[in-house]
Amino acid sequence: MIRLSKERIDSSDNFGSAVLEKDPEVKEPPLYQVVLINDDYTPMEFVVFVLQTVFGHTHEQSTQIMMAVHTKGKGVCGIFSKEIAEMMSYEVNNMAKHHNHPLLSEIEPLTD
Ligand code: TYC
Repeated sequence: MIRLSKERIDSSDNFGSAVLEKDPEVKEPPLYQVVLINDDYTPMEFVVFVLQTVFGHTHEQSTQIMMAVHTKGKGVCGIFSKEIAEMMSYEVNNMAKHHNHPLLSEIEPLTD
């Protein structure tokens, strides 16, 4: 957006002449992905349950994500603002801890 510079308009030696200035750049907040890490002990059904409960994925989506993590070592569960990604990751890790499973998630910045 273009706006008029107040300083230039008000300055006496410019006789009220207006100068167009660019607005300062408005940056989008950075995005973070919640990444699920594979392990050898957490039951597959529990991982699917967590993905449905925390991220609201369907049973089918959750099974796909779980299997991708199981075969590739890690996988993305969702992409959010930093605060929401932190909350989601904390929720996953907290649920795992309460059920005595080693399931772990972490967040990483999305670089595009
Ligand atoms: N590898 C686990 C198993 O064979 C299942 C699993 C999937 C665990 C994804 C963690 O993030 C995970 N029971």
